[in-house]
Amino acid sequence: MSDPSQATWTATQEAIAKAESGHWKNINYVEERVPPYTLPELMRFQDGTPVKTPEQWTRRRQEILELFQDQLYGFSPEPPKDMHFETVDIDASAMDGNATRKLIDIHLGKSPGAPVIHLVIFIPNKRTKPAPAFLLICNRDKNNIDPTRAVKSDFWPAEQLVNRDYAAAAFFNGDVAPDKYDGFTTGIHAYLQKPEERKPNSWGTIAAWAWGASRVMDYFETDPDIDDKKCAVTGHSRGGKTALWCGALDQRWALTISNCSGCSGAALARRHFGESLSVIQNAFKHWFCQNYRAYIDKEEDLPFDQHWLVALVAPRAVYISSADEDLWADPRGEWLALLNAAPAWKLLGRNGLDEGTAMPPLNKPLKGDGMAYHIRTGEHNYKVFDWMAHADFADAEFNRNQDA
Ligand code: GTR
Repeated sequence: MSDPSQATWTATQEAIAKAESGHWKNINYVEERVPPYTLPELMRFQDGTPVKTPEQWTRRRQEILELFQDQLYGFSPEPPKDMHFETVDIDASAMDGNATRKLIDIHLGKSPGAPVIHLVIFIPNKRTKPAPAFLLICNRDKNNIDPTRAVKSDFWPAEQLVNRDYAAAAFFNGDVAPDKYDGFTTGIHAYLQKPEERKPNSWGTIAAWAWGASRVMDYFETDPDIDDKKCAVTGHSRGGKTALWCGALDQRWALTISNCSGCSGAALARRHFGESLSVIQNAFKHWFCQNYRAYIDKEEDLPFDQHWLVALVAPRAVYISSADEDLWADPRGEWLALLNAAPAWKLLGRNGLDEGTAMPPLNKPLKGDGMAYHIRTGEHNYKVFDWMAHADFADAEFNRNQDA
């Protein structure tokens, strides 16, 4: 018989004590103190009509998308007509001959000051077909995605992805927009729009980074070495929020992965567990559109909760992952957003996850049909364990074994 205490995850007393001793006070890290809450219904139009068919879901999806654009992340512009790709370098003997390294500059326009995404891709040499790819939206120091590989970081285990026949691609989010509030006077925001013309629903910085990842997909579509129908977008923490918004918006991503994304990413806001809308928007108001400020200390007034965001990915594949000590990001809230998004997969002909499925125990990835989750031992970080679990799921989703 299985040990029932191992059947699901619960936070340890040590993790709770550590979180409570942190900088922020008056934050809840205790499950029993989560207030009763009712999630807004996913499968009902805003006018109350039930959503029962895939055709109705297409309209519902659009309705949800517009709510998140208008109230949380802001509306992003179309890709600039004059954006273009420049191949800066190709090295066919990278990673001891295992990979071809491409350095691609994505010029986001032709006018002076146009931001440039410096994309790095390692493509496995041992392959007969275009390679499926993982794109990391890197929100940490650029050393984590070192193209020379003098620095090898667990945050982006490119060699291990290549060994598993995936192309490993990454860009630094700061190439698109800086991670600081400067009145949107720099980066892609200022390049495409005068700061004084911004509206309460103009795009914030997370939307800009997500938009940048979509420009990488624009490039993937032109590269015959990449199988653009089998690409994953991924990121950690603020990068995880970004990956989720990117995968929600841009249906070209076959797999959307969000690691430790927490508040305003995968975690349900109405649980009042860990980071709050007040804390996040006071610390990082540039991440969101101005309209989002109306919900500070008023989570119950949100027209959505984050399970609607996850549902936007359906029926494509989604993977949410959390870490045991990362109570700030509310692991259970991340899991519950995933589970409560499952009806979208079911409606669209995939099994998703069954209603009432228990949150899995530590280090035991749970793979449903098109939806997966794990919680790993340890701190708020992106680790090799996470990457390899994500790649296992991608293997299954992309039927790698069948077409190897
Ligand atoms: C924290 C922030 C989180 C998360 C994290 C990160 O300070 O409160 O929402 O995004 O930063 O990106 O590492």
